[in-house]
This record gives sequence, structure tokens and C-alpha cells, in this order.
Amino acid sequence: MSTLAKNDPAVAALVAKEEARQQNKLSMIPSENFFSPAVREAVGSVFMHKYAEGNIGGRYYEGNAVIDELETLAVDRARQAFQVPADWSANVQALAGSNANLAVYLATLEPGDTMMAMYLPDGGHLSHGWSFEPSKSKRESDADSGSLVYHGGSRKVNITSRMFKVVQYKTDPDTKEFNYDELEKIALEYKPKLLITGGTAYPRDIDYRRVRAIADAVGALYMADIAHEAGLIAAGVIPSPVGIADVVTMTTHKTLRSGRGAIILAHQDLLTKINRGVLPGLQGGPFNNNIAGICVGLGEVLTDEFKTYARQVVNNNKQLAADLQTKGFFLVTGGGDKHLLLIDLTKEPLQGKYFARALDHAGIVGNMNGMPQDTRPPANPSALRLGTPWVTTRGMKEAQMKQIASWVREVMDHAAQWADLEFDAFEEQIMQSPTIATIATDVAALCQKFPLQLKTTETIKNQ
Ligand code: DSN
Repeated sequence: MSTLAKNDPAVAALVAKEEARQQNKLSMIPSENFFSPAVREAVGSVFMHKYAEGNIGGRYYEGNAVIDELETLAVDRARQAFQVPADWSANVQALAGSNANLAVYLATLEPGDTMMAMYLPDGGHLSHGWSFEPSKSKRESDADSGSLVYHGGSRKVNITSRMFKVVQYKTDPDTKEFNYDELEKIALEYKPKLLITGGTAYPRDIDYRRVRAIADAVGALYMADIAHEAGLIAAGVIPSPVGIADVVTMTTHKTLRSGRGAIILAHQDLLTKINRGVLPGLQGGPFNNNIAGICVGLGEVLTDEFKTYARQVVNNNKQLAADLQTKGFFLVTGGGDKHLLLIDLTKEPLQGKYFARALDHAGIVGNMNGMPQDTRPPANPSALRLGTPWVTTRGMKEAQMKQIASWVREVMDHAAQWADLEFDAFEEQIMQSPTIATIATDVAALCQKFPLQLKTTETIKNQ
């Protein structure tokens, strides 16, 4: 019996329950992944016990010589993984992607300055200045206007929309892809101090050089947030903004598969200011144990196996896109270049909230998501987001994507009969449905053929 099971059976039972959920369901939220036992061992290590306020070689507390060695190794691996220019370095201390972005803002903007970023329903992120309009009629008239500029709504839900003037650019209404000419016009009109690309749901590659040129034309700094694509970029399977943008931020737990945390890459001069943004600007001590996880994960990223993994993530995503389209689904932008897809549900009987829950009961875990020109509220938007990082970590390939697409269609067709019910009544029907239960059983059987590695090699050897 494990120490946890002996000392706290309630929590141990919850851990076991969550392990079973992760083993038996297909996790297809594109921002999630499953880490190696080595990463998880490092995250659970004694590094969590130490305070290390400060930077390498300059800590406020004694006893940090080993932490300095660890953080130096993590920074070296980050520089190597992203092939940064010789005069660039990395910060690995920000606790999360939002903190990493805030640290860049603290270093480069004053309150009231203008930032320009991608509109969230078109794929941007909360921490890029998000605010929204709760009024349905305002949302609809905004979507109808055809304008590619968004000045924010009355509900300033993120600190960034309270602190800064925010101009957001939308994707082209026809293609749902970036319209760089319009982006340039907007930048020329509003002259942001910081121009941001990246986010959570844009399925296509970004032309970083074109955005760089736009930033230069208006004298803006350029921040590329690659939280979603970091692993694919490190593996060289999609283009990189490193050395093109002024600063690159990312989380480490998505495609990068390196435990939870964040990395900021920039020229050493700018990074020195950003480091001060992280500490004392936003945080006290870093989570050294998470840095240990990041360090181990980056060690894995540098291997050929990881490159093969990243290529397969993209191949699986393309296959899934093709199969979903064969099954009659419309995809935003018609597919994806990376690891994620957005299914446009506007012509389907179920929208985001209902469909995501029905799929979850069938063992396929995606998430409801907004989409370009969405007039529905964030709590029940018009799209479903799916991604392939986690199922690819399980070892799944194109054949399994075909099967998954077929289940996704089966769930939609079956659950459509309850589309008009209130949500709770809808879920009740789904939970009682033998068809949904059969799909869940088939999903679990597939999952068992591609198990997640839960134990370290050491533990397995010692059993
Ligand atoms: N919540 C993350 C995502 O799912 O994309 C971004 O912060």
C-alpha cells in the first residue's frame, strides 16, 4: 500500500479515480498532455521544499547552490530546444503562461498603453487583454458589422483589459484565417506599443515574419505566445517565431509535454527587465519542483523520439480533420496545420456545451469553444475544440483517428434527439443511453490497447 493510501485514503482514492479516468477516456483537449514518469518524479521531488527568490547566482535566501545548478540546466536546455540566438536567454520561473505574459507587459508597458492582440473567439487568449460583451444584441451586431477590429466589451474580466487599452484583431470573415493586410491597417491606425500573436484556438500557422514587419512599421514590440505550439516548434515541425519576435512566451505543459509552468525567451537585455517583472513584479519564490519537471521534459524534447512524436501529433490532427469532414462536420478554416481543430457546430443540432458533455459521457473529452463570428455566449458557444497531443502520447496513429471521428459523429447523431431539452434533462438522457454507454465501453477498450505509462521504470523494476 502506498504511503498516501495509508495516510490519507480519501485523497488516495481520488488520485486512483482520476488515474482511471485518464486511462479509460480519450483526452482530446488540445492544451492537455500526459507527462513521463520521470517528469512527474522530478515535480514530486524535494525541490518543492526550497524557497529560491531571485535569479541564478543572486538569491535572497541561503542554500540555493543546487537550485542554481538546476535552473541553469533548465535554461540551457530551453535555449537548446528553441535554438535561440546567442544573445537570447530564457526565464523558466513564471508559474504559468498568464504570469509569463503579465511579466512581459510589466517590463514593456505602462498602465494605459495600447496592446494589440488576437480576438479571443478567433483564437486569442484571456491574458491578451480580454473583455467581453454580455449583451446578446451587441454581440450580434458586432458579428454582423464585418469589422475586423474589436475594442472590448463592458465586462473587463481579465486584469490586462483593466490595465491597458486593448485593440483586438479578428480573422477574415470568409476564410477565418489571419488577414495580414487588415492587421497592418489596424496596427497603423492604433499604433500599439505591443503587438501579440498566438492563443488557444487558431488552427493555422502564423506568418511570424509578416507580423514582425507590421510591428516594425508601427514601432511596436512583438510578443509571440506559443503556449499551444511550443512542442511542435521545438521539434521543428511547424515554423518558429524565435529570433523573429522580440519575445516568445509559452507554457510547458501542452505540446511541450514538460510538466506545468512557463518559459519566456528574449534577448538578454529585454529578458533582464522581464525577469524583474516575474520577481518581484508578480511572484515570490519560483516552484523549483516545477522547474525540475520542465528541465526533465526539455531533456526529452531534445531527443529524436520527441521529434517523431511531434510529427505524429500533426499527422494525427490532419487525419482527424479529414475524417471528421468525411463524417459531415464543418471545421473552422477547413482543417488545421498543428495539433488542434475547431468543429463549427452552427449547422449541427447540438452546440458546444451540449455536445462536449455528450462526448465526455461517451469517453471523448474535448471542450466547448467560441469561434469566429460567434454570436452565442461563452457559456454555450458554437464550436467544439479537439486536439491530438495526448492521444498521440498514448501511441495512437491515423487508424485510431478514423475511429474517433466515427464515434464523434455517432454521438452527435444519437444525442440530437434531446437537443431541445434543458441541459440537466439532456445530460440525464445521455447518462441513461445504452448507445452512449456502448461507445464509452468501446473507447475504454481502445484506451486499454494504448495505456498511459503511470509508473517510473524504477518502481516497475522493484515490484
Ligand atoms: N486554458 C488553456 C487552453 O485550454 O487553451 C489556455 O490557457
